[in-house]
Amino acid sequence: ASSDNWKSRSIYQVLTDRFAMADGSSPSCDTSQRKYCGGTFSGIVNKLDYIQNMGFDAIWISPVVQNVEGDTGVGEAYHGYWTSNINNINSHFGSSDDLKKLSSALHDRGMYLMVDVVVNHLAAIPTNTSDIYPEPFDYSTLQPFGGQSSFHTQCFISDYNNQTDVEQCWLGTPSSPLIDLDTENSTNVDIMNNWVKNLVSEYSIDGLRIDTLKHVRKDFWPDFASSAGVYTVGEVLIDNTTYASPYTQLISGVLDYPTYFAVFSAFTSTSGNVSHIAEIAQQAQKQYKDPFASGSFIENHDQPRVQSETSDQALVKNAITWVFVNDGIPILYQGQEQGYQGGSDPANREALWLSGYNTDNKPLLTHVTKLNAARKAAISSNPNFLSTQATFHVQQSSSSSSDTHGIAISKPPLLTLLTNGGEGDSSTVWTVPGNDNEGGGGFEGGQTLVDVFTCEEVNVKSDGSVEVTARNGEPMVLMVKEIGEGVCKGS
Ligand code: ABC
Ligand code: CA
Repeated sequence: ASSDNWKSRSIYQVLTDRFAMADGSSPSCDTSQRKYCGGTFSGIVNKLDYIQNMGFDAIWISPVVQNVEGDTGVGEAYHGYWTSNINNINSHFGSSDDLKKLSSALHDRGMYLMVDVVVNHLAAIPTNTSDIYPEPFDYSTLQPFGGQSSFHTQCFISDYNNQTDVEQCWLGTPSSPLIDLDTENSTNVDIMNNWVKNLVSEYSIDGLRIDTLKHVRKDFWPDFASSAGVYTVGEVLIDNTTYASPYTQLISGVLDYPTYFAVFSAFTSTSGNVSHIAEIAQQAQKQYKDPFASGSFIENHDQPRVQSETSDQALVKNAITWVFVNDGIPILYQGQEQGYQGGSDPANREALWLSGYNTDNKPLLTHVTKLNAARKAAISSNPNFLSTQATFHVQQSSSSSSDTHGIAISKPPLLTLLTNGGEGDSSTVWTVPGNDNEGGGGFEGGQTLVDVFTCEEVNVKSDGSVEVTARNGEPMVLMVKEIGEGVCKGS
C-alpha cells in the first residue's frame, strides 16, 4: 500500500513476543529477565478483534526474521532486532505459514500489516566477551553475507556528532554487539534490495517500519524503499527536525521523534512547556517533505511509558490525545490503552496477556477508541482533512497563575483543546479565534459543538470564535454536533 493509502489509517504497535500466546494462555513474563515470553503470530491472529474494536486498522509487528539464539550480555532476542539470517522466519514467533496466515487474517478484515525491518546490522554472540580481539565471532553465522569482509570493521559509536561514526561504527556493546553491515558494498546492497522485495511480496506486507535509519548512509535508502514498493516509515532517533528532515526526502516518512520529545516533556509534568510543542510541530510542517506521512506516537518499546513519569490521569489523556489529532499517522504502542506504566527498556515491554485484554473499566482504552472514531469521522466529513496542516494556539496564562498550560490544535473539522494543568485544572481557558483569523477553528457563528469524549456541548460565538474552560485538566476534542454526537455516544 502507498503512503496515501496509509494516511487515513491508525496503527497499533505489537511486540510479537509480548502480545498474545497461541493457545490463549497467560504465563508470567518478567520483563527484567529479557527473555522470550512466548507470544506468536497465531496469537496475534486470535486477538485481532481486540485491536480492531478500538478502531485500529493496521498493526506494526516486531522484526520477523531469524535471530541469534541464547543469552547475550543483555538477554535473548525476544524483540527481534538481532538478526542472524534474513532468509528465515524467527521460529519463536511461528512458521512462515503462520506469518502468511496473519497477513491474510488482517487483509480479510480490511486491515494492513506493517513489518519492522533491520538493514543496519546483524548479531552474533561473542565467544569472548572480556576481550573482543582476536575475532570473537563466527561471521559465517550471519546469513546470507560473505563473512567478515561484508561488515564494517569493529568500532563502537562514540561520537553521535560524527555522521561517519554513526553510519559505519557499531551499535550495542562488546558483550552484545550489533555487527554493522557494510552498506557501501554493492553486493550487500543488492542482497538487501532483493530481500525486501521478496519479503514484501511473499507475505503481502503493506508497509515497513525501518529500524536504525540514521545508521545507514542516506543514499542507500531510496532504492531500498522503491524495491519494497510500499509505504516506508523510518526510525531516526533524534530530538530535532533539522537532523530528521533530510530523511523524509528518502523514504515515505519518519517516526516523528522530534515532536514526540516535545509532547512527552510537555505532558509528563504540570510544569512542562506546551508552547514548545507548537514550535517543533511547526518546524516539522515546514521541513518534512510530507508531514502527513510521518508516524505520530507518544510511546514505543524503546522509551519509558508516559505513566512511568506521571500518574496524573488528566496529563496521560492529554498526551495520548495528541497522537490522533495532529498531521501524522497515529501509532499506539500495545499496553498504553491498559494503563501500563513500565519505565525504560526492558521494563516497558510488559506482556499484554497479563491485562486479560480487558475492555471494561479501562478509561484509556475508551479514550483511544473515541479518538480513532473522531479521526475517522473527520476524514470522512472533510475530504481535505488529511492534507490540511494543523494550526496551534498557545493560550495566554490565566489571571490566577503565571503558567501557560493550554494549547488548542485546529485541524478542521477537529478542534482539540489540550492542557497540562493536570487533574483539578479548572482554570485554563482556551480561546480560539474565528475563521477570518489565522488558525481559526473553521466553525460558523451559532453552531453547536460537542466534545467527543463527554458529549458536552459548546456554542460557537457569533464571530466564529470558541471559548472553553478546562474541566479537571481533561482534554477535549470538539466537532460540530451532527458529526461529533455519533462519536461521543459510540454509535
Ligand atoms: C539492549 C537492552 C537495553 C540496554 C541496551 C544497551 O541493550 O535491552 O536495556 O540499554 C534492540 C532491542 C533493545 C536492545 C538493543 C541493543 O537492540 O530492542 O532492547 O537494548 O542490543 C532501534 C530499535 C530498538 C532496537 C535497535 C537495535 C534499534 O527501535 O528497539 O534495540 O536494532 C540508538 C539508535 C536507535 C535504536 C536505539 C535503541 O539506539 O539510533 O535506532 N533503536 C541517543 C542517540 C540515538 C540512540 C539513543 C539510545 O541515544 O542519538 O541514536 O538510539 O542509545 C534525546 C536525544 C537523542 C538521544 C536520546 C536518548 O535523547 O535527542 O539523540 O538518543 O534527547
Ligand atoms: Ca551502519
